[in-house]
Amino acid sequence: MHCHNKLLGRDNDDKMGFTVTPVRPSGSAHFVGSANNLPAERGASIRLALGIGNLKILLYNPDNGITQNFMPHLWMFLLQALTPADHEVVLIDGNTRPMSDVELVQFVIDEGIGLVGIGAMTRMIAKAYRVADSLRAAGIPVVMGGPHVTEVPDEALGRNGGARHADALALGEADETWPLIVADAARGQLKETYTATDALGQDSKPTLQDYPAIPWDSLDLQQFNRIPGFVRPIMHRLGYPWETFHIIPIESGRGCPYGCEFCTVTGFFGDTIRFRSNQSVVNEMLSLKQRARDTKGQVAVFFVDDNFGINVKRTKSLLRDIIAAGAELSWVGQISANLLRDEELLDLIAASGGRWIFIGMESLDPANLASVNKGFNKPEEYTGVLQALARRHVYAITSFIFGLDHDTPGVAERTLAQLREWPPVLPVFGQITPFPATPLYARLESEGRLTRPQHWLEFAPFQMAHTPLRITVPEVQDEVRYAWTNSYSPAATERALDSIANEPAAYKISHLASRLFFRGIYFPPKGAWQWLKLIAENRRSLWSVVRDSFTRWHGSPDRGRTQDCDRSSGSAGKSELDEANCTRADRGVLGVSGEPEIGGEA
Ligand code: B12
Ligand code: SF4
Repeated sequence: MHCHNKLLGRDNDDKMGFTVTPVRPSGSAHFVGSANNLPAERGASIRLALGIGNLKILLYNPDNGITQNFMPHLWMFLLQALTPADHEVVLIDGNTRPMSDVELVQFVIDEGIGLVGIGAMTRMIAKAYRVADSLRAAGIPVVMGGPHVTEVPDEALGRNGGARHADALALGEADETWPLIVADAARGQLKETYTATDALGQDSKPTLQDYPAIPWDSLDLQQFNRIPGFVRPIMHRLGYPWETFHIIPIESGRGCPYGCEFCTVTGFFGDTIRFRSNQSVVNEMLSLKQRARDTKGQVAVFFVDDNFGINVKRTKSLLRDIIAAGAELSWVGQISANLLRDEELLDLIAASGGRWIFIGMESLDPANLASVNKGFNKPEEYTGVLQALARRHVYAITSFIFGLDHDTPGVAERTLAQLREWPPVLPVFGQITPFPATPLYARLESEGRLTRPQHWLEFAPFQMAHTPLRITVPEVQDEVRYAWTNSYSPAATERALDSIANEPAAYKISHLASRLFFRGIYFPPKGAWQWLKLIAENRRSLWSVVRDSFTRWHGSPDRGRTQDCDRSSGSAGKSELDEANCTRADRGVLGVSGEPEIGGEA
């Protein structure tokens, strides 16, 4: 178990494990919920005097009002699991339970919530601040955590000339500081910042060896069900009696040594990689599988590790353990292309349930890749890697960034020309964005190229925040639009399905559903009318998939899969791997379909 009990026993001022700075008087009177309507400090001390040390805590993830998310955020479940048992934790994700600021404040008051924890990436931070401001104005203490406030703490604390938005900040990974924050909040003695440090006062990161068990089998995940109510009767009629479909985030490790210039991961999680034990990951998957069985649901896993293959030997050992324990679930993971050369790894990915691999290709131009410290990506290898994955019925989500320093007009069409040569992929496109505290941000700032240095406070999707070198800002935006429009046109979707015409129907369903949802990252369909229009435009693809579902469920006899099942097992040399892959294709298990928003690194 995690060491939270030990931490709870600690004196607040103990500097052995934590760096803390006292909260400055905030001026606003704090109230702990409506139950007692007492100022926080008084309320807390009365509760303590009465021996009532428990808190009701809300962990809240804001949406940014523009884009949505297809998967719950892991941090909420992790912190919930790390909260000492005498406190109650409620989770709300603004993506799935939208509430106005007023409604949220009312909810918090009605529920007697005494502490709100808000986590946010940079792009949701403006919304996060607004929510935090409303809560604090109502006297409810707010603690914020996650990458953005860690990177720009002064902003949230109002030390940069702006308003203050949070009572306390959890800086960096909060696995070890969270129980202390809760204990301090219960006493009404929140400090201003919390950072985990070692005995020498250096930042310390959790080893992940004592990763808590997240009780997936018993958690209320209703708000994260991806099957809308109106679709369930249709699915029942089609013979899929699923009540639920959940995409669950699991991390198997943290950290990345690659240090790509635009990425916050190496700075935040460090360049040393820490892994959970295989057994704890396997147990988590087994518990998810059990939940799926018990609830007549479907579960897919998103391994949120930034580079799931970063230590190939260890990834293989984890995947082998998953297979050996019968814990296979459909999964998506992020792996950089340079690590996908290993045939045995690919066999294990396929055999353990891997469906989609997110590959941060970023650019087809080596000069661009070198300019952002991602020269380890070798564009000449991409085709081979994608074909090797596709032979195993694993497909790629390929991510591209436009507006890099060597990009010129026409970059989108040049990229699409290459994409048309590949097995079908789900491409995503964005513009290079300088996130705070990245080497990219520092470079652009020193070169005087930042046009919106605090772009997050005026969040606008797909908008540049700096001046590119060989292309203009409007041109980059046109390139991004061109790439999305042409990649997800009805004709492009038909082409993608044609290229796997002989495959079992389940793969086609997976591709079609994913393509319709991925399209929504750039063109979010708003309302029933736009959905109907989208369906009408893609009717040929839809019809071919429906037809194949009834007439050619297993695909054509001469399909590549047959070849796969007959071929020797590659460098893995393990016939059970081939067996598992073939069985999987025959079962025609559905892959994961996404919804607006996909991102990632690797
Ligand atoms: C999974 C993931 C996604 C998912 C969505 C998130 C989800 N539902 O899980 C998808 C794939 C959709 C996605 C999309 C994007 N993502 Co993303 N994503 C990640 C990824 C790989 C894992 C997140 C995770 O679960 N980590 C593990 C958990 C345990 O870590 P954590 O969230 O940091 O939480 C810890 C601490 O931060 C802290 N903490 C966090 N919140 C809180 C709150 C409180 C109250 C407290 C006390 C503590 C606390 O405690 C936790 C335990 O230590 C991270 C990289 C990473 N390794 O974190 C990038 C990352 C978060 N994404 C990033 C980006 C840029 C994006 C996109 C903008 C990419 C794009 N160009 O489209 C989009 C935007 C999505 C949106 N909706 O707006 C950046 C964010 C940088 C920043 N400063 O904001 C990251 C850090 C990666 C990077 N390259 O730098 N992403
Ligand atoms: S982009 Fe991927 S490979 Fe590069 S530093 Fe970030 S996580 Fe590592």
